[in-house]
Amino acid sequence: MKRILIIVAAIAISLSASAKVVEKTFTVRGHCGMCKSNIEKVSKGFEGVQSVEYDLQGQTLKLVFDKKKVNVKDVQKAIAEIGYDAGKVKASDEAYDKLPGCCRYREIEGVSDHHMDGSGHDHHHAE
Ligand SMILES: [Cu+2]
Repeated sequence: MKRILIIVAAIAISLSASAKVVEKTFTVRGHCGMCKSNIEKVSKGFEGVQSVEYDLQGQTLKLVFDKKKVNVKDVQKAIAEIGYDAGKVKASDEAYDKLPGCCRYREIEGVSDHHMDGSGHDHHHAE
């Protein structure tokens, strides 16, 4: 009986020692709630990612992950593949072009100094 306990304890110790959980925050460009859920969904899809939180206002993604299982660059690439610039990884024009109108952070940034002047942009409130 004592031996079993020792084995269990040894397994528990080795398990906790093998996980190297770290936290990293990096810039991700996004614009709306849909961006947030897309970005969080794709980052969460990685085995070893424990939690993700996208801050839309701060344009940052906080990632809590097991360093041994996850490479941040891979997560950033996956985010870029769905159209959002992540860290130093920029989304390709093709990926960006697939984003719906409400998510087009690059164009939105370009016009943010001016007000919309009837150039065909309506604000739809589709929730
Ligand atoms: Cu969006």
